[in-house]
Amino acid sequence: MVQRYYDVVIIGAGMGGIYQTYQLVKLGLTVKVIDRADGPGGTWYWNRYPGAMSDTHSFLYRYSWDKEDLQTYPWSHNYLDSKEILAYLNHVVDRHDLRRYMQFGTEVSSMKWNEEEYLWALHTSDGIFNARYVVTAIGLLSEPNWPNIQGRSSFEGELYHTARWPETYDFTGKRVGVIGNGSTGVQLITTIAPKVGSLLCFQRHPQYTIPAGRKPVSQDERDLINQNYDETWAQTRRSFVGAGFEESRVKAVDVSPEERERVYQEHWDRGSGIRFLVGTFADLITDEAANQTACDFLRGKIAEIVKDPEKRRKLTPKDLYVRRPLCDTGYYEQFNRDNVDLVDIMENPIAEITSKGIKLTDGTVHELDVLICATGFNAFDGAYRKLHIEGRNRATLNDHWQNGPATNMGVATAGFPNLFMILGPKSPLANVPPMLEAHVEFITAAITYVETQRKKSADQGRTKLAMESTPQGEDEWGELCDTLSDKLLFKKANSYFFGGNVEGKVRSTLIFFGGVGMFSQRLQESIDNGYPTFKLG
Ligand code: NA7
Repeated sequence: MVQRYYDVVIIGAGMGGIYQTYQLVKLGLTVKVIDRADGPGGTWYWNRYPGAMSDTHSFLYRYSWDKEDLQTYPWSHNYLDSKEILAYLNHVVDRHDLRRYMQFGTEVSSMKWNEEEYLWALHTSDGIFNARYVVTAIGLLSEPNWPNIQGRSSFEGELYHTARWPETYDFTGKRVGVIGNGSTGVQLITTIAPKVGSLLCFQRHPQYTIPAGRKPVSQDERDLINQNYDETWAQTRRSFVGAGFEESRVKAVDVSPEERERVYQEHWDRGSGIRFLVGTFADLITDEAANQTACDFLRGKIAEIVKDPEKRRKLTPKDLYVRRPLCDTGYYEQFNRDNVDLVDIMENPIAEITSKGIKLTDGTVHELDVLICATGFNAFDGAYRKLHIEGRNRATLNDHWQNGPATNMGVATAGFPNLFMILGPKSPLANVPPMLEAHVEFITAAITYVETQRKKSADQGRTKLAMESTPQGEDEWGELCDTLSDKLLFKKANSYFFGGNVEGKVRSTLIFFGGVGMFSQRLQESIDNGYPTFKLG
């Protein structure tokens, strides 16, 4: 078996892996990036379904560290679609000559810590790679969640998951079914509805979604963005969601109904689901009474838009507005088309997938040519659990995480030395670039620190040294995550935030709900104070 040795192996050539490669190569380390895809891009390589778009604004959905590129790389609209993001990430890879460190079409199946050598051995589809450090840049939303519905493999039509989208497809005139209406389903349904023969949406929970307000960016607007970039990034790193605006400090319950209506309408007109949730009022995520006022407003909008009473009834959520906030480019409007309808599968569940389509519990059969599962991800820890990671004393990560994942600041876990995660479980859920930059810069600083200490101890005859989280460090972070999540309403929904979307998954707090600002500050304090919740050994 071929054996190769590197200082660092990075798993994943998405947005996190690309920046980590740039940083570690700059340190002079030998670096290899392994990715099972055929090119860089991560999430944006895989999620090429029609309508795939980032829902944070273009000017912040990019790296902050290449200031010249920030000023000059073009974008056309205030939101980027998946093709543009993929092109941008490929551009960064080439601009910084990073492709030569990357090996594509190679899948890591397992990795084991070798206590004698102080090396990780990564078993891949192309033999074994050995490294002193491993950085996992495998994504927080990367492991597809296929619905566990009887008969799936018997379907004779085209079957797709949105996160494994094919290069070519043609739905013209076809009978298409979509299961799932989260962020992905809403984007997909809105985009394909006018192009397919018929579209039938199988909906478990209706969603509140706000217009995205997608529009072109003029040169004047771009010039203004360019002039203010430094302050914009500084504000982003202090904020809660990292989306380029100040979150509201006003409580919905403290203002008159007329003022609430005015603010909601203003945000509806302006666009962005994230901005609607935290930019309107500060208490929508903490207080049910406040949240209900937003629900009432949004239900009113659905009633205005959707003409058919039965479709409108099914599309109107009864729950609180506590799922991942969505935005769209005309979602509810699609249900005014004659070729678009939906099935409420809470009322009439799917009994099975047959060779011809979907059979419901009441015996109704919907024949389909294409079935698309927009059913999301085994989020945060799903990709880790598939990797079969064995750390010190041959303990596996799956055993260590049997009651739910435990991490120190989302970046490391006890018993797994020199293993660093970019946006591992218990990281914030917010605009991705500022969060991953914080993690990459922490990891780079930590590896620099270990290398310095290793060289010092080599002078005293000890050549092996590794960093890992203390058990106490990850316990404290876990308690902080629980405490923060207890103050918010998100637990009221059975969503991927707590593992509720995957059958049989242990429910636990998978997200750090303290926001980008607190997260970045904690990471920086750890660097400044010599990594007090980590140990060298
Ligand atoms: P989400 O937000 O997890 O949404 C998945 C959707 O699929 C949602 O509507 C689910 O219904 C539905 N679903 C999941 N499993 C099933 C089964 N078994 N049967 C029927 N319906 C099901 O995933 P997305 O891909 O939309 O978005 C994930 C993130 O990616 C998003 O937040 C962005 O950050 C990018 P439910 O609501 O659970 O009843």
